Amino acid sequence: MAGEIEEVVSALESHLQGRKQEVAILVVDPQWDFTEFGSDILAPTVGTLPVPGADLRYMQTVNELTRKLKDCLNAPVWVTQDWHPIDHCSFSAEGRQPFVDTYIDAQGKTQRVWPVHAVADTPGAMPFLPRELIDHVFYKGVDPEVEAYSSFRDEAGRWTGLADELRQAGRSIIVLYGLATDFCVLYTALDARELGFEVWWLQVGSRGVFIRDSQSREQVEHEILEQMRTAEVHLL
Ligand code: VGL
Ligand code: ZN
Repeated sequence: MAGEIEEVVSALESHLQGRKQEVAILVVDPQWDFTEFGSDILAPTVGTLPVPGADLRYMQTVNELTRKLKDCLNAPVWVTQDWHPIDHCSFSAEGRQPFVDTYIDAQGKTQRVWPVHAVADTPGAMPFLPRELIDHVFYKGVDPEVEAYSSFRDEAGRWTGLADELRQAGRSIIVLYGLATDFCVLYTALDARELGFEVWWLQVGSRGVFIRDSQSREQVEHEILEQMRTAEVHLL
């Protein structure tokens, strides 16, 4: 794992040589509820919406990766946090089994439902990334009536303001990873490309749900990769 992190960081460093001052590191939803470890160190449990493979080793990888990237690229770290009100429209008893495809009608729109997760100001919504590595926090999913996978635009199509924040900081290159690859990371990557950002997606720092009723894990993974490639997201 350590070797892999070093390889990725040095590859990225050489690709971005001379343009480091344009880089922002964007870690998507590194939150306890999305881990298989849980928020209570004394009585470990899984998070309420555990992404497969987001275990303690993964968390350590994200932390180490972020520390090394920050050192090598001298770039600021933005962390997004899913930050839902307790009555968020994506929460449903039917969504209690997170990996069963369940959809409901919300505001005349069919959307996927999930178990209660990342409720604002609860331990499960806190980032597992050490505080000293985080330069900016960006909350999303705060509107009870609207789902928000992408960090740039909610499912109602409204821009969140993150693009402006990055541009004002002079950052046009995004180094992206986090949870979950096939939801918040993917939607964030695609919107970032649409907005004209250069995007480098780091697989080593990401884990995905990749589970659908109707498709195999391999099929879902393949489709996500195709979408990333089509959008000209750089994969490392
Ligand atoms: C996410 C499902 C629901 C994610 C957030 O961070 O990918 N997935 N809310
Ligand atoms: Zn959510």
